[in-house]
Amino acid sequence: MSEISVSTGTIAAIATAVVPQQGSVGIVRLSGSQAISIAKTLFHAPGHQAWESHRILYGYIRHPQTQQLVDEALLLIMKAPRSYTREDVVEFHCHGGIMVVQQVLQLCLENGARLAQPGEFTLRAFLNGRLDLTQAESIADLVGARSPQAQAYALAGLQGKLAHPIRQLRTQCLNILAEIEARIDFEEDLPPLDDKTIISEIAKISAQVNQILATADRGELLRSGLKVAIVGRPNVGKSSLLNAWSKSDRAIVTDLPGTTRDVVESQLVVGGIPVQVLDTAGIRETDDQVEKIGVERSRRAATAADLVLLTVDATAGWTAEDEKIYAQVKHRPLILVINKIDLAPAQTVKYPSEIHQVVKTAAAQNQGIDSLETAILQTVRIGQVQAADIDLAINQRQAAALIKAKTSLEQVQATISQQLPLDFWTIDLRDAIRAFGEITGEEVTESLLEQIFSRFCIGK
Ligand SMILES: Nc1nc2c(ncn2[C@@H]2O[C@H](COP(=O)(O)OP(=O)(O)OP(=O)(O)O)[C@@H](O)[C@H]2O)c(=O)[nH]1
Ligand SMILES: [Mg+2]
Repeated sequence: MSEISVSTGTIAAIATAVVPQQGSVGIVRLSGSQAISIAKTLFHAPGHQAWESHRILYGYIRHPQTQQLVDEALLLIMKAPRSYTREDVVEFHCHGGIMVVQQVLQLCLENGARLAQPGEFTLRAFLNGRLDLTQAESIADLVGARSPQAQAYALAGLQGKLAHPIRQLRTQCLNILAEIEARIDFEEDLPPLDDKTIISEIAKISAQVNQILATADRGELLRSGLKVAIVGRPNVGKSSLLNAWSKSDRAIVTDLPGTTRDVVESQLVVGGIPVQVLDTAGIRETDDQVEKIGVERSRRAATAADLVLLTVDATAGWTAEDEKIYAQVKHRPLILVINKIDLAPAQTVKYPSEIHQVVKTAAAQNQGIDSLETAILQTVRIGQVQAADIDLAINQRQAAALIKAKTSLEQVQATISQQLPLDFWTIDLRDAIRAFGEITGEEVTESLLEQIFSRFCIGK
């Protein structure tokens, strides 16, 4: 840790979202040794209010030179170490919107604070030992959570549900390393090492690593969500499907083919996964300039989507145009949606036998949405079965470190089996220990920290 250069000084940032006319309260946060003195310069608490830690003061924020009133506000003081950063922290709870918080922040900057980098409050919490790296990352996940599941996994991470097993695995490796090193240093005085026991201990560690690794797909889905594009011929009921699914009349529905001209988006949550659904213009040859652009956008949406819902009309069967569209999207993960089954049996659609996921709907009657969601979850959950019992969702960085640990552990096993000298065993074991340490933060570099914390929002 000694290589990390901690930038000191008192930092300031707006901690709440800055949106005009929104948010009845806006918070400006300060952290560092000057936080309280800056607050005293700006904040006037009338009467006999004590400037004590973990108390709320009521008063006015004024410009220190002109005494001009900036806001009527509350002030919260949290003295070190009982604060988020373990430094002195002060929060101005001002009126929301954009004007007040920006002025208060400006005053803090003019009176000794500097603007915080993204994630710098949390970085300080980490550097001061209040959080480990997995907890710090969970905080970013919690702020970014777009579904109850994502929130639950982020909270689990914040409680140390990932850090705990990783630390245990690291300790187990350290113990094995100590055993081996003792043999290197005092070979004559100790009983010989039992290769088989060590190999089986390492196998157990690897198995646990695999289990945790299996939560990575879920983590990826929960963080980035899933982009689903509804595509198909005009008039098959794509917009009706979007409306039925999102329980809204988001998209215009008419019986005229070519109604939808532009991509219409809706945000949903399916099985805890944030899903962005795109309704697109019906794909057909057309001379209409506007529709042409729409059709081009449909094609692009289909290419960019994680999953394509190829929608067809049960009354029309599988047409030559359906076949053409299918040819364009068949390399993508795909579900065939046979719509309008209230008008004709789904069997009339003689679709290619290589399509395995098929859902029958009557979008105009709100029918079939449940089976559509089930089919989507089946399509994306392949490979996640193993992870079902662990309530974690690791991120890409953590997954990469675990893969490094796993590879090194495999290497140790190979080295032992090949009966190479003990020095060789320790090299790979140390690599595994380092990889575990990177996850929780026992072993980090400045660039790693920068990479992690730059993804945070400002003020966190
Ligand atoms: N009976 C019945 N009619 C439906 C169903 N789904 C859609 N429709 C009707 O089919 C017509 C076209 O529906 P849309 O949802 O606009 O079709 P679309 O695929 O979005 O059409 P474009 O935007 O032109 O590509 C409308 O009159 C809908 O009411 C269904 O399940 N059953
Ligand atoms: Mg439409």
